[in-house]
Amino acid sequence: MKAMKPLHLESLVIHGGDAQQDPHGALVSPLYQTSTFVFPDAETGGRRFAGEEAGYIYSRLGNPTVNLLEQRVAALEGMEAGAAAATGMGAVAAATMAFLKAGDHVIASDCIYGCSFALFSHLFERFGVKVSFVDLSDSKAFAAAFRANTKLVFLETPANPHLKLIDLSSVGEICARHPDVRLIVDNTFMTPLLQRPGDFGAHLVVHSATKYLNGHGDVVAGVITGSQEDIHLIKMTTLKDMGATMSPHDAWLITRGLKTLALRMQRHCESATVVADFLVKHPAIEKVYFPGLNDHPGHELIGTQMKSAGAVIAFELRGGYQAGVQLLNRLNMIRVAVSLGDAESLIQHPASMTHSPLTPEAREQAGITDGLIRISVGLEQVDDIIADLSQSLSQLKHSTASANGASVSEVAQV
Ligand code: 4LM
Repeated sequence: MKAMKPLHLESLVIHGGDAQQDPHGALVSPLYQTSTFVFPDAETGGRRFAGEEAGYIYSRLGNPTVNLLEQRVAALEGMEAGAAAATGMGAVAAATMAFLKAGDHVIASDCIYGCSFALFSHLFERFGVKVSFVDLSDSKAFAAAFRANTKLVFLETPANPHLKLIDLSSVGEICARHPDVRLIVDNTFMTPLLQRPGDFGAHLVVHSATKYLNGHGDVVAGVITGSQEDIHLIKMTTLKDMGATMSPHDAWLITRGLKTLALRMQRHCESATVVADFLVKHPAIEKVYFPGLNDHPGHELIGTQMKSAGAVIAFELRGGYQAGVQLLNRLNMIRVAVSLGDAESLIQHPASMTHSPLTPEAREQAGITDGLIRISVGLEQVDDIIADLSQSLSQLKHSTASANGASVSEVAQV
């Protein structure tokens, strides 16, 4: 692209990255659905393997369709480079494990996605890496958690599932006192359009691209962004050799989905504010967790670190877990499913679904109760979302009293 003023994020979702133009002039970048690349001669192949000459070799090591997506997400996050992974968990694992060895220590937020918790607490433990799960909204506790062998800090904000917020500038400042420690932020719930952790000192930003970046519920994928040096290391170690790289077809779909990210996020966020307001006023609901609410801890971070509250809401029903089961089973349009950031509104029960890998004690520490429900507000007309919630909630009236107190361990999974 010709030199011009830096583009806004709303344009970078369409034009970001300096991948080569298609030689035939196609408007939409082609899908290079190929596993391998033919070398013009044996010597060229040797030079490419030796790193002496640029050029594609094999799609696990790099692919033009995947590279375009990597560059675009990096441009959006304001980072130098990107690496695409087969899933969000592939991105979390590749980004963290590239910098760890036996004997190292990691500080992780006590509220993160269930499989990230499982990776850190079960697998890391087996490989001799210790993880402290800490309340990172408490800066004293965070500062005190560092050890001489701490190598990484990992967090989500807003956190899955109940939108706990962490002050990124405070975390960034504390991390800056430890120059050997990398700060990794999972930005899945916000997307770079609403929050750019790199601006607050994060060294690496990871995404489950399955969610808003793709936005259409038809791929599982992940992306990591960071410095050229860190991304090169990740690509050459944990991605290349563990092999959870993204397929070109998924990259093509996500690049297509990204073009409407700005429009989608605007609609998601506007609707979520209306839905949160409806839930707050509903008599069957005990508590609503949504960063846009004035009493949500960290609410003041909207406007400083995050542009908007996002579009995931969690809430506790007065009738506890049983009321949640009934609410979910009586919905008509809203789909009972894990995941988030899709066109469809999705609702799920974290304790028995996304956060079931956590021990009951870890769920308690993270504040994930058996009565917690999470909804990802979709792109449908917001009146239809509210009408569906309203009709299902209104049927709870008769059942809430008897359902109080039931727990996940006592009741079959939703
Ligand atoms: C869910 N989440 O919550 P893949 N980071 C965050 C996530 O929410 C997720 C991942 C990473 C949900 C999936 C079932 C903050 C996933 C992992 O699923 O591996 O693309 O992303 O509903």
